[in-house]
Amino acid sequence: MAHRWTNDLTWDDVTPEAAYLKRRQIMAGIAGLGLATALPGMARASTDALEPNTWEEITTYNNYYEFGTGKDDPAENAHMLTTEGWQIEIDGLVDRPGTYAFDQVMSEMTIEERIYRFRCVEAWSMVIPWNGFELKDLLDLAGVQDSAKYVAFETAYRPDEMPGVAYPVLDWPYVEGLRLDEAMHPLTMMATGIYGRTIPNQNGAPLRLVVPWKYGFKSIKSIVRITLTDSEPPTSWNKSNGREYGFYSNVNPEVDHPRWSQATERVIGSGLFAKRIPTLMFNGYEDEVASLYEGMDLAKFY
Ligand SMILES: Nc1nc2c(c(=O)[nH]1)N[C@H]1C(S)=C(S)[C@@H](COP(=O)(O)O)O[C@H]1N2
Ligand SMILES: [Mo]
Repeated sequence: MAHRWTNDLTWDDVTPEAAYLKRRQIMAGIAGLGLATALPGMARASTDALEPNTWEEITTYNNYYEFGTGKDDPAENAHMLTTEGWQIEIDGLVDRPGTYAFDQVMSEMTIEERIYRFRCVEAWSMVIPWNGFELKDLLDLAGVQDSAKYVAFETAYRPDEMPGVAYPVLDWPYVEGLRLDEAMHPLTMMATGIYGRTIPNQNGAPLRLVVPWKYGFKSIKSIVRITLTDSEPPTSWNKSNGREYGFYSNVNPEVDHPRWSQATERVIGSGLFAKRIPTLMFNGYEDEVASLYEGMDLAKFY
């Protein structure tokens, strides 16, 4: 089988039989495969009347500062990003470090559709029908070593294609991080599509992180590097303002942002009289993820 590694491993060396078998399931198609089918234990939080936002809303109201800080800048400018031939460097504490071709990764992954609540730290929210695969499956390809405790992510840095990086609004490239157990959690996904279509550039093509129980800024876009580490990695928003943005960034209605309450959210697209709803602990995924933070003071580790 042809492969595009830049190291000397072959695809067969890194493909566990399970991944191969799962790949075959894609042939059955993703149509009709809802979260309830894919993740029986998680059906409750994610299927109680989640009305998805429209394609228009999801793809024209964005945060992607590499293309400008306005909500409509990404939709206007992100077409400049070239996603053909995309490669992801996976390095650090892994058995099979190397350059992974996005197309090859996609051919190995089980693509699922998952409708998740999406809550920005600015107190607005959407419901987005993502397509993608579990981050764990990608990390398993690379083989996470026992000493790894965190996962660091990095966005592409392309001054020629990203007009926003000319401005020092953040320390480029955009970086993010998760604790390893958060990264391995079955709710954590790499999104590659929305509404069954290829993910648009403004939403983070060709692949972006989605961690549904965390504020939106953890969902790093257009990922080019994933590094397994033994210490907590830096994150862009924490570096720019550590008092307002912590490493964990779990959605928590009880912990206010220093400049505004996090207790309610405005649902994008709910009409002229913008609907505000109470924000749920862990964005509604409390049953699934609260155990990850047992014994932690969430006001201190915000
Ligand atoms: N590389 C990069 N990733 C990013 C951002 C960014 O500016 N650059 N913004 C974050 C923030 S603050 C949010 S709310 C989400 C927005 O995702 P969406 O535009 O797909 O809704 O992307 C996150 N990922
Ligand atoms: Mo955000």
